[in-house]
Amino acid sequence: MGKSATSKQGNASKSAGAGLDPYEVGPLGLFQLVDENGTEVAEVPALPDGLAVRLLEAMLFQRALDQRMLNLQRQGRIGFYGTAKGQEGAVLGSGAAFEEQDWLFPALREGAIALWRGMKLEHYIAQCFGNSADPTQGRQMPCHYSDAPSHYVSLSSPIGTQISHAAGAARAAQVKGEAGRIVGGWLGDGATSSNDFHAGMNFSAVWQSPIVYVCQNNQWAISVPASAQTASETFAVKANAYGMPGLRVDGNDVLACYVATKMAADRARRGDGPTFIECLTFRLGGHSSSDDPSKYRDETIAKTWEARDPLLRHRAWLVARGEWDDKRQDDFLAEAGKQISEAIARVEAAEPVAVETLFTDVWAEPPTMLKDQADRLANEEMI
Ligand SMILES: Cc1ncc(C[n+]2csc(CCOP(=O)(O)OP(=O)(O)O)c2C)c(N)n1
Ligand SMILES: [Mg+2]
Repeated sequence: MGKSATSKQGNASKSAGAGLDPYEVGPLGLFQLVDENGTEVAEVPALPDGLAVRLLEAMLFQRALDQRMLNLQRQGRIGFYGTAKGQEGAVLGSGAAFEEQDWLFPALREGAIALWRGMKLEHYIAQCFGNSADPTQGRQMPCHYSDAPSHYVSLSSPIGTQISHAAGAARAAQVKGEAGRIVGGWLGDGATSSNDFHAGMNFSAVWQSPIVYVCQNNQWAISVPASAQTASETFAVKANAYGMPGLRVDGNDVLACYVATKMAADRARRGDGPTFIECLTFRLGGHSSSDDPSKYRDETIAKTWEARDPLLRHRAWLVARGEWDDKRQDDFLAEAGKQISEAIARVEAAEPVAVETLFTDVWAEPPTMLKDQADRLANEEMI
């Protein structure tokens, strides 16, 4: 089982030093800037001030938050949770490359991007509790975050559906002539087998829409390995069949993910069309709180990927440059833990969602049938 799972994973260090231009590295190579020891193997281009440290902080925060949320699920306090453990580099490196005006259509593991863009921590936590502190009033299953101010749109659970939503939003920006606005669409390796993948990729290329697709190839779709998902050599190469560039990036190298996605975003913003990026990574935990990966995969492979942990790698790179140290990390994690505990306490104290909200926020003018039901509820006929 474990052996077949590795056939499409490549070797994260094989193409080290391949060059600065991920478009030249192409869909069969692997764009990497920093190797698993934190050593720079290709020159890291100039980054916005403070970005590299902020990326480490955001990854550390997400790892801590994921663990706390998983604990809440184990304690029966929330119903479900899916962590991004091991994939934080691909999540935050890609997410940080977008701008405020862009619209983002995530899959299951990108919640950290919503926080990065300003979603309130309490709203993130409340979405998982589904109580009255949740602005979406418990109408989605946990981890289906949406945050209007940060243009972060909730996924729909059916795999791949967000790809068509993203393609449509990018087309809309184009038709409306919204120069400077682009769209980001995330998906997993498993989602490349969905109908929406074909529809979204095809029409984004036909229309040359301003969109960047980011595929997190974490090598598993629950218990189905990537090798059972496609006969293509890589996921990135599929993009070429649709007529768009496909990039393949070391997904555990947060800086490589940022640089590649930023180049793709700039390209889309210039009106030069879509790009598909495969971030090669590994899901260190279970698919979700309902999963036990030891039942279907060889966990010794997970051990080799622990050594490629994106947090350790980026931390080592920053420490070598004198921009991070143990004390800073300890202080940061202590403060993060405090913020998370306080937010959980506030959210958990909120009331359940009021049953009357079943009738609100959907229709500007509710139809007669719903008005009738709301009246009957108010008169306690339905309780
Ligand atoms: C249409 C559909 N079929 C099956 C499922 C059940 N399901 C939920 S997540 C998932 C696997 C997704 O794998 P991938 O796209 O690789 O994303 P990952 O979970 O690895 O991030 C499946 C099969 C679903 N949600 N929708
Ligand atoms: Mg997957």
